[in-house]
Amino acid sequence: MRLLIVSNRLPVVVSTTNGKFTMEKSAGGLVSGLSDFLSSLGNKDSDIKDYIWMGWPGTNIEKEDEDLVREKVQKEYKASPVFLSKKLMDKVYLGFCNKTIWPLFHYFPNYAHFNLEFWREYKRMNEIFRDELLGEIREDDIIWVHDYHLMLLPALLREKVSNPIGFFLHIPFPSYEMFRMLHKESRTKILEGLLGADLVGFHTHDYTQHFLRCALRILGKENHMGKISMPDHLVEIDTFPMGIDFNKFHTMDVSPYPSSKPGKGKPKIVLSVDRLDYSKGIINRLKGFELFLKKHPEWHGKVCLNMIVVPSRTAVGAYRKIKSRLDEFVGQINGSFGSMSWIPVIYQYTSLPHKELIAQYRRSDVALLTPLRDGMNLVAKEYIASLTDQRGVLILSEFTGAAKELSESVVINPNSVDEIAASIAEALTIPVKDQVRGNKIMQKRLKRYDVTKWATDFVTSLLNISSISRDTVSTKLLNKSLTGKLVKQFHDAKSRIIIVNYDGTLVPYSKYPASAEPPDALLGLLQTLDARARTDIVIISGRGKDELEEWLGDLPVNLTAEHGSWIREAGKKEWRLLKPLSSEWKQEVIPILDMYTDRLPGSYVQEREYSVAWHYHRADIEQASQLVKEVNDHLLSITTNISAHVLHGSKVIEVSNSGINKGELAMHWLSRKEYDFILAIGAGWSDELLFQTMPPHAWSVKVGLSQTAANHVVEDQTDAIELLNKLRDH
Ligand code: GDG
Repeated sequence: MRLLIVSNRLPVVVSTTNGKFTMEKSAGGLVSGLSDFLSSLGNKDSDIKDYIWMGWPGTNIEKEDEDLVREKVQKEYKASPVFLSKKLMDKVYLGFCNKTIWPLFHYFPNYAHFNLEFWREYKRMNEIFRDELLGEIREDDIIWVHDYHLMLLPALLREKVSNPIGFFLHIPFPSYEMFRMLHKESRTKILEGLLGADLVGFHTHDYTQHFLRCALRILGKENHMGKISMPDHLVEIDTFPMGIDFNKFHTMDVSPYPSSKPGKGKPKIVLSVDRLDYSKGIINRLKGFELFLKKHPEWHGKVCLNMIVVPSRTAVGAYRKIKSRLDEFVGQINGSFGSMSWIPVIYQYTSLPHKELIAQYRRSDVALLTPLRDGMNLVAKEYIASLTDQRGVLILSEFTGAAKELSESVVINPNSVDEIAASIAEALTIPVKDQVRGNKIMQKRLKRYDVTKWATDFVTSLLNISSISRDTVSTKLLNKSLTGKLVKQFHDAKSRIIIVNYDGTLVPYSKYPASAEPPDALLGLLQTLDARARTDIVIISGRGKDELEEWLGDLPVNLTAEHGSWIREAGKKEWRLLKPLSSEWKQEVIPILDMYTDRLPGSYVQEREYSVAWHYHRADIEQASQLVKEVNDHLLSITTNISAHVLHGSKVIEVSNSGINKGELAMHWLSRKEYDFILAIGAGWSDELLFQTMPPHAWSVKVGLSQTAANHVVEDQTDAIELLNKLRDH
């Protein structure tokens, strides 16, 4: 098995301009975390034997050097480059990704640009990735797509390949109120794009919940225990907090680092490390440190803030602005508080060698990490893991994913400058014993759930969920040879019956139920099918008898209405009840449903002679799903003593006479005569009862690839019609 990692950037940035060839490791959490996992792959007992990483190698590459770059990165980094022009990446990477998604997903809507051209180009880039991948994907590949640059890719791939597809988002998934600010097409397509995967993973439970809520509110997709049913597969949405390579940070020999010596009198060091980004709360941190110095003159000369800021996205205006604000502010603090022998803020705008970074973690007394929002924040975990003697204090923003796992640290709200200042003073005086105790607990946790465990968990869940979907589809799909067998049995049979549901099977589901009239071709099909001797056709529907009579009344077929309360046999004009029914219970049920209708705008009650339905497909879906349980329980409590029962369907609750459902109805037809060919086809929730009551030799076919009691599935409604056409034409 091979793992195919796909991310916007390769772990290496290549440049070939002016005849100079350079390859440099790219910065950031995704690359550093995943690289550690991938390098451990060969050593362990895993089904994944190999990997390849696909992504963009940067834009400073001359066209004529592309083949050379391809060869080099393949050999040295197991990478497959996707070459993208600067023009495209300006619109996508700098545009839609970093000016729309990044600010919005980090709760900075004021920084977000909503530009349709950015969005169009984002779609195009995802398509380019898809096309490149199609040339790369092998049958035994597991595909793992990463991060917000490629949110459309899972669905684009699903249309073309059947490999397991996983997606992981490294940044927060925002609340519905924030996400819905994206324009309609993009917010819908992004959710659909992600739901093309078999598994979608997030860092925290909150992000997972936000996503599920958006899927419900925007796409109307309900989830069952975090799983969403799509037409052809099941998607699991789950939480996988990314870990780090604990042992590396804990045990690495970092000599000869740290390169600089502590200042005179060994001041205490408060460290911060982050990419230059407004989401990281760097300015608030400086404000907090400034306030701390104001409030605590006793610490003057005895503490330094060592800020390592890694250059990032320098081509985006908002980033350039905070850089100059930062330079200015550092100068201001050092100017006001510093002296010849003491620089309060040591500020390095650079990326350090890895060993130097770990050495800095180890020599610091405090790490001060104040993101206003951060998907996870690996630096926090790396700092704790690096403390070989468990001495050190982590001050961590509650708005990072990592805060959920590092609760023994000093957790703060970075929006409050006072809180930051107070936390520095507190951290500097926490007794060593308490530091060691808290850090030991956190280290234990980080060691247990390290990056390898994280990635292995993700891949294992991906293989599980995709095999469930594939089993349903591959073992139940009514393929060509099974269809041939079915048609032959139909042909050879002496007596045959076809029980077929109307909406979703004979005609597509319609937004407006009253407009789902049968087309002429369908009427012709039913007419000729029926005309074949020895075939009984039963059309079953939850619709009322008048509608069915109007649409299908001239056909020589058996009609059943209201899920089987009413029957009109072929050749007869009158309807009759399947069994004696009562409608008295309606007096009790309708007022209850009316009351809930008042409480749920958009819901309505549909009364029929022997059944009552409460529809809520037009109501606010979230409000509805909360109320539905209450309605269900309420109805159940009153129907236990009367001869009615409650059925919960797709955005509808139905109450009808006990013993009236499609299963009972099927038994009625099947008990009248001995059939040696039985075919039941249905599409909706109420057809499941039909499938469940079919005798073993029957063919039961569900329209739509999903979990079902039917023996077989076909992809969509046109396949159901095609099957009936085949029976007719045989
Ligand atoms: C995104 C999400 C999420 C930093 N400075 C140096 C250096 N680093 C390395 C750190 C760490 C990584 O970069 C930064 O990771 P973070 O997680 O802190 O932040 P983002 O880059 O914003 O990453 C984030 C992450 O993805 C993973 O899912 O946690 O929320 O925004 O590993 O060690 N490495 C070296 N020199 C430096 O100066 N060598």
